[in-house]
Amino acid sequence: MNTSQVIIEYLAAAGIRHIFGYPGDPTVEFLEAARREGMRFILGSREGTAGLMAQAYGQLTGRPGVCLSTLGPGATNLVNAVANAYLDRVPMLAISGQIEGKREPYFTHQVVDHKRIFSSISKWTTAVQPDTVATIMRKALRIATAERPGPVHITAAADVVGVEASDHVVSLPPMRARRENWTPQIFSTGAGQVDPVKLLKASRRPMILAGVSAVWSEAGDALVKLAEEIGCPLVVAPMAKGLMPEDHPLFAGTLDMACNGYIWDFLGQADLLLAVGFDGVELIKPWSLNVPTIHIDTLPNSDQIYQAELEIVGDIAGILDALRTACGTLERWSEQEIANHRGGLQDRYYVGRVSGRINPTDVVDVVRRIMPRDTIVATDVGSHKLLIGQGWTTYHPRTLLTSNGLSSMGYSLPAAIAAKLIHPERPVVSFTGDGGLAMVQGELRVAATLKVDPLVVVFCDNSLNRIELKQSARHYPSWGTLIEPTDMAMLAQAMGCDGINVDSIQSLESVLNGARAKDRPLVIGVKIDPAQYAAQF
Ligand SMILES: Cc1ncc(C[n+]2csc(CCOP(=O)(O)OP(=O)(O)O)c2C)c(N)n1
Ligand SMILES: [Mg+2]
Repeated sequence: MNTSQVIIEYLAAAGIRHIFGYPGDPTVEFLEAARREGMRFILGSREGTAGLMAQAYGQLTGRPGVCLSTLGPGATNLVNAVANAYLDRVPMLAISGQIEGKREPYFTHQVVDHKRIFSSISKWTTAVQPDTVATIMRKALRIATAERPGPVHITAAADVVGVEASDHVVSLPPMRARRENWTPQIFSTGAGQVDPVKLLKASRRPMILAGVSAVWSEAGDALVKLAEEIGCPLVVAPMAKGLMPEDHPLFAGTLDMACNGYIWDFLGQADLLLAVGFDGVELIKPWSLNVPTIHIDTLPNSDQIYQAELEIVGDIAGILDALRTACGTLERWSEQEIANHRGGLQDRYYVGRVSGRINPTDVVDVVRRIMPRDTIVATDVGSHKLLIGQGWTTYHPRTLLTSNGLSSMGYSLPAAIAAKLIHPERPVVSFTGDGGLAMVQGELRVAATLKVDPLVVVFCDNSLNRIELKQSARHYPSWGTLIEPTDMAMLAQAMGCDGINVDSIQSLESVLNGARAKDRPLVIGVKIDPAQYAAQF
């Protein structure tokens, strides 16, 4: 086997069948190895968007998403996607070609230093050689999938990729996030009670705040059972949406999206907070709660973004099960109390809605009502995301895909394409702003070429609204934040997709209810009235 083949064999052994990328001269051997193995290569319109597909692959499957670039401009184009995976905590192997090793130290054309570029946005940056490739692949897979998951960047130089490998034995490291029978470790400040069961039993107003690490640990069922047993409301961070079905009577909302002040006020009523797999990367402002907190996670609370007097570190689901068994039934909150809170949340969510217009919340509501429960949604970044993050009802983990660590525009359409490739039978919706779509609209052509059929719903407001609102909050004029309208129907058709512009909720409904092609995306440009954003944010 040559070096590329060893890499490919490792990917295949890890259950990975898709590589997203864009080729260049030094990656030809790698492509050929992938082809011979029967892998699928998804040619994005650029490395950055292919990398975002790889990120969504990781978010959906738990396996590392793999993306490929050439040297120089290909590698630099990958940066955004690798940073995305880093701050969104997604396992990823990003592989870039490079000039031959003997020329790299002095040659300049297209040569950039991958280690320096990727080291601040990766868990590890490395390079393969024929006599190290199997070892490097084991280490790369282990690092990418170990908590917190993230990207590893691998350089495979032109004089290495086709060379016979002497390190070629394929043997996988453990990669599952969940560890069985792992005895938790307890750390405390020593200032107060260190028995979490006593703390929970003594509390009158416990609450749970769950985050993305609980998704990696597949702790959703254990979380719901604990909340039910102790009668405790649960708030989720956006990347953890779906851990508890959002029609559950104990579900209390999503943090740091629309209505964030209301959710923080609610959390402030707790007399004990269980922070379960909560990752501070999703906070948009410093932690302001002054509530005794127990940190439950696979890693210690080394961020110190919030303080916890007690840390229980181990398998999250195992810890939650043990707490539930030890606490027994507590019934701390009545369903009515949580229902009242949710009623208030709903009122807040609709603030600024004017009947007769296409309010952003109308778009979310109509799509949610018509699409099935198991729909996978990818949302882009902007004002629309804040409403979708709160208002899109999610019933299963990994069904709301979002970039909320790096919060990079342009994520949603590539993510929706990846979702369709992985789950062709499931409905997939990409919600995006007009600014975010403009960054990646070439991917519409890619989706049509792949014959996948995500629904692409564009919030058209001719504005980078989220930033325009920041200007108006300072009484500055809109400057550098307005964008010319794009005819979404014509754009879609030029890209081999179907497309339609709608300017009423009724027409949006009838498009969603109508028949549509199964082999290409449908782009719906919705002319929204952004006044509701201004009323809320
Ligand atoms: C790659 C990137 N560039 C810039 C930003 C800063 N930013 C956040 S939201 C936003 C506006 C997004 O506009 P649009 O996609 O039209 O969504 P809207 O806010 O109008 O709903 C910008 C520029 C970002 N998050 N990501
Ligand atoms: Mg916009």
